[in-house]
Amino acid sequence: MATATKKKLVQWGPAEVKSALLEKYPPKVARKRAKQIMINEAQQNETPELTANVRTIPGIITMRGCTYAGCKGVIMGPTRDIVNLVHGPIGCSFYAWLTRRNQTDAGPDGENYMNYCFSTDMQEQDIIFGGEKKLAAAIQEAYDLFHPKSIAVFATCPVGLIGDDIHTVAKNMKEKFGDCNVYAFSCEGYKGVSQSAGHHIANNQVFRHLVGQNDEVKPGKYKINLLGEYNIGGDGFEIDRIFQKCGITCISTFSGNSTYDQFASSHTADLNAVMCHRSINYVADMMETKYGIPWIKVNFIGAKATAKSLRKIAEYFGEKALIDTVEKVIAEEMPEVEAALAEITPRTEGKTAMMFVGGSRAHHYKELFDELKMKTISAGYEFGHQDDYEGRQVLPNIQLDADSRNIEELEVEPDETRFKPRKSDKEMKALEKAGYRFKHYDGLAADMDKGTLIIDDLNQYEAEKLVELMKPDIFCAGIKEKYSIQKLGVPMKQLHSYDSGGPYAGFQGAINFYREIDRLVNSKVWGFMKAPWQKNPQLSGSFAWE
Ligand code: CFM
Repeated sequence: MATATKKKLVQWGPAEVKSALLEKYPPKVARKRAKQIMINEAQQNETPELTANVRTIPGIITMRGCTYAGCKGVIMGPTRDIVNLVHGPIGCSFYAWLTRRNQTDAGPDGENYMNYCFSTDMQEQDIIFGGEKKLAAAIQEAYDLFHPKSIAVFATCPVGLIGDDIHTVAKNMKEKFGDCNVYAFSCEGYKGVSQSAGHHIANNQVFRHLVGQNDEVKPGKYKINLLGEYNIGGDGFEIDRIFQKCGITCISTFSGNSTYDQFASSHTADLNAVMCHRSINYVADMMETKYGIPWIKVNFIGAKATAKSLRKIAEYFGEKALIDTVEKVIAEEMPEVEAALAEITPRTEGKTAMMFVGGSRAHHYKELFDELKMKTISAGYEFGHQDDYEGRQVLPNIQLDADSRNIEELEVEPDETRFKPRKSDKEMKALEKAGYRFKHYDGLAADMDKGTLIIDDLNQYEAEKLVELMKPDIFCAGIKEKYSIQKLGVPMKQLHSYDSGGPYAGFQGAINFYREIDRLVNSKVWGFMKAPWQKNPQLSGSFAWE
């Protein structure tokens, strides 16, 4: 297999693949798409090389989701004790209900609304006469039935089009109840170029209405928030297990298996550890400015990455007791990981992978493929920004377009009473001098090999073409891509919902992933994808345009 792979790569150099992907497009489309396909030169550029976070060209079948999906589904969806009420037609609520496989446990209080699908079920007459009264009635009904701590209202496309003032409705209901925090998100699906805009809208409102609501100091040592971890397939449970073993206190997770109170108390933590940079870096920055909490980038996908992230957290606190416990935990966990790798890598070594996922997993999962000694030959994001590809050093040079300006930027100032630098300037400088990096992220490109293809907002046509030309041993993306790729005879692993698998984070998760990939890339079933009449046709023909 390894030699066959080599042959394929020699046949198709990256420049040839790129031009083959663009070949069928009209010239204007080809010009635009060319800027979103980068042959990785592993350069340390200050200026972005790859265009990202721009509108999908009309007519192209994108892999992206909408702004509402990023707000309701991604950021707020995993929070168990906030009633998530969707103001819109029923389909928007139904399709954002549990499909992401973010798991939760009901906790000691048992307050869990995840298994309910709340919607105002807008009808034609609401679109014509306005839906505000219906929304107020729905908020009242949810309150009467459940008496939740909090109700979040989400706008879908028609709400923005007809101009329902959801914020005023929410405010009035909050005042009326007195014991329930009600707020709304203007996250209409069309608001931005992708779900990424929805993250930003969600983060702004979470910061405005939730963070800092509870000043009570929680027990525990080494207090952190884990930002950008959504407990898909139980990832968060595995990370929590490791934190507990290490003696690290996780005050809040944004937002896997989270509660209202976790957001409300998050400003009492001493460090923000950012997992998914794309979806949550806004909150990390705002919390640093307002409360003085520094942030670092971590990654718990990959056993080595997990060990590295734990050491980074321990180094920040700098106490011997924590450093020793972390080393002890790593020493306890790694032998099982290494045994699994020793058994599996002889079967996976040299095989190739492609990953096209959201805004951070295409990078994080490369760690796991590296551990399996597999080569990532092409990767990209649906909606990553230029800094997710090329590192935060390009941030000052990113040109803001009208679509980005359309999303509110909160003006944040240090809190008069609660701003407290967690470390003195001297302590921060000493850490940085020793090589410690705050607010730092190098992005995907730095970790990809030279000559690999990095593609932004890959579409259905290009995905099939890419597979046809480069024949990877596995392709990773989402449900929309799954069956078209499998029909090409290549195994496909969903890295959004994990199909029915997971967890893949942490040490135990890494082992689960190795086993799953081993099964997929070494299964013989893919060789039987062609029907007999496709292999030996009795009649053949071609289309007129071919
Ligand atoms: Fe962050 Fe995510 Fe992702 Fe994302 Fe997502 Fe997701 Fe994702 Mo699907 S928050 S950017 S909007 S890591 S739902 S848990 S898998 S596209 S790569």
